[in-house]
Amino acid sequence: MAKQASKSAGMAATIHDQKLQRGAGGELHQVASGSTPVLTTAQGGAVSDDQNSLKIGARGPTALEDFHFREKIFHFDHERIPERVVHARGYGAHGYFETYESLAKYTRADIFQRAGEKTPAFVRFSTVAGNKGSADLARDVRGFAVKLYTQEGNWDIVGNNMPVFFIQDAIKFPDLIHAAKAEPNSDFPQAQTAHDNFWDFISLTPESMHMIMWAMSDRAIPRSLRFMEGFGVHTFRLVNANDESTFVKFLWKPKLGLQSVAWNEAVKINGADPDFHRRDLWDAIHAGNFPEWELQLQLFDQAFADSFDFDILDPTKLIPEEVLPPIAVGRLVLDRMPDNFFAETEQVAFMTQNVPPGVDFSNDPLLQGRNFSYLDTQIKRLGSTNFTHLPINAPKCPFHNFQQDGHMAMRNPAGRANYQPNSWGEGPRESPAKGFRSFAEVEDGPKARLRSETFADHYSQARQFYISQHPVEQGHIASALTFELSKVQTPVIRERIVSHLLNIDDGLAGRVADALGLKTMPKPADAAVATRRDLAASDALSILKNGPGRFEGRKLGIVVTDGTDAGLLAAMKQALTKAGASFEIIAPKVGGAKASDGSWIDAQQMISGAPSVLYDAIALLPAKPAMAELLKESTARDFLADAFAHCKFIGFVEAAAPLLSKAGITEDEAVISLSSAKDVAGFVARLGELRWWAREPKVKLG
Ligand code: HDE
Repeated sequence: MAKQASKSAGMAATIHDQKLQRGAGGELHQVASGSTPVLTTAQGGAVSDDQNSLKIGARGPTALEDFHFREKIFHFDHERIPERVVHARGYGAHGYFETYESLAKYTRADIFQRAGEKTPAFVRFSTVAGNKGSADLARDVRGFAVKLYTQEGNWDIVGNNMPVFFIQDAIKFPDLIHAAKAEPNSDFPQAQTAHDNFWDFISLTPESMHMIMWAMSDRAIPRSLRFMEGFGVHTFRLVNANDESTFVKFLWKPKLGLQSVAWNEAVKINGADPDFHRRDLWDAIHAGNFPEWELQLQLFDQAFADSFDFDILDPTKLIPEEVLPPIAVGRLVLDRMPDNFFAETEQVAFMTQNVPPGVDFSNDPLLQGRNFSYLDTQIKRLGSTNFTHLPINAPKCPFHNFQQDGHMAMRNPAGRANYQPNSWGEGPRESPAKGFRSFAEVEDGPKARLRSETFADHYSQARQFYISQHPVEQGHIASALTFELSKVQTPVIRERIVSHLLNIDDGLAGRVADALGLKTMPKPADAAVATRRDLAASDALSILKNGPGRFEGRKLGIVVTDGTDAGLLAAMKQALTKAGASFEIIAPKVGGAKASDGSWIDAQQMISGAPSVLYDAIALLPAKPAMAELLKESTARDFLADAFAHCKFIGFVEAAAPLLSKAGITEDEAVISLSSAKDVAGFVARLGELRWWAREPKVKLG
């Protein structure tokens, strides 16, 4: 033992880096590592040994004198910063906003003055309730926060993928979030609203009913961050050079259309790939398929506001697109992932109060409260008033002020003057012409804790949303409510929610009450029906009524084995590429398989690691001799059974027929036999329908 110890103490126990390099065919080889920079401490001193701490003898205690060891561990111990109190889990990307044409008529904001102008942008998508490490497919609202680095300073549109919110006054936000997050005594459930506290709060907060319809709809389980809409939610103002104001609502419309997954699918995705949305965005941008949204504005004047059914300051209401058609004013393209997640996505600080001259606030009490919260929260999270010094938060236009010092101050101007006015001829001065001027709205009224009477109707737009949905979507809302309430252990809370649903739609209330097994139907919640108006359905509120009609940006999972028909596979790949879609090859072994013509098929997944929930549709192209082995794999059966239950399109070759029977699949219009290149083309053409919902009553997704 002693001999061995003295031997290793005498050795420089250095592990050499092993470098991988890409060959001509894209494959990685191990090569001798070339010249690499010398590792140093944070103070710049070169490190001689980064594998072993300084010890007194090979088996002795570690010396406190080891400054390199202490610095390394000290820094590691402090790597975490507090996660966001809401929207902790998020994923961001860089890109740009391109203005279509001048909006000078409405706003003096520089970003809208010139057609074709490109403004750098950073976008962070998020879930709301879950911790930073929670799964992407939680049933939740998604944050859609856009930072535009304009030439007049940063403009943040800190929106969501739903156009309304749960509450009407910011003072209720801590209650809402406390109720939605894990319960304080048990610290569960994680990233779910399916628990008593949430539904208790909701049942006592009728103003949340419209948002509840959205939150229980398929909007809360998007298939991809790329297939979501974004909304600024509140009414804002645009103000032109003559100080004339126009009200505005901001809408982001995804170029690839909207798409969601089924709840049963979401639950399984969370297990199979908790990073499903992140990976999807990462893959799309790295493949050069840059996601794109159009910015649309709903513009209106005071006369419209006065005549509209609801108060335009109420964030639980929207303006239907049929009533006020939006106009397209520019596009947002995301074309670059951050180099470092922490530096950019984690440290980015969005603030509703970041608006350029020409954009202004309305009196929406939720927005007014947010304008305090977003500055305050950054100090807690980023630890210093100097968070604007971080590159991701710093403006990209020139900026000068006399703010100084503080923790981690990185911009410390030289010179004598750190105040103004001064006699030294130094430093910046304010500019009435260029600076932000608030719209001079005249305010008057008693100072009191009030809620406007015009905010009182909580059910009309909830009903409008529900009746605007496709019957399939209505079924999903009923199922979502049933699922969530089935996790609520206090029967009276379930009943209270049903009593609110009675004020929205009798059919919906009946479905949920029946599915929950309520013995008697409760009475409708108080005073509500009297204030409910019957509004016309708005088709724009439905996802399914506005399907993209194409498979572009979506992904097919293709199962192959040894002996797979090389011709069919080639036809499939070609048709998908033409449709702008992607695919993944799934083989029994991840190393790949040998095709019918002897060529090698590279696989990206093995069947037990890639359930069909990761794909928008599937194709089974196995060869007959490989079927005996495939039939033994229960994951192969689940792959198919799930795809069927989730109403996906399924293409199959004759050899796969035994697997279809094992998975209990009865053929329908979306289970398509593939025996020729023509069949393959027909199959890929159908994929644009995305799902075959007509199958749903048969598979009863719950
Ligand atoms: Fe937020 N919200 N919020 N919120 N919110 C935050 O700010 C808050 C609301 C939204 O990717 C926090 O930097 C209050 C509506 C997004 O970094 C915090 C109220 C909408 C993000 C905060 C609301 C949003 C946040 C936490 C009620 C849609 C993530 C961390 C008045 C229009 C931004 C942070 C990112 C984040 C407060 C309501 C969207 C605490 C007080 C309505 C997308 O400041």
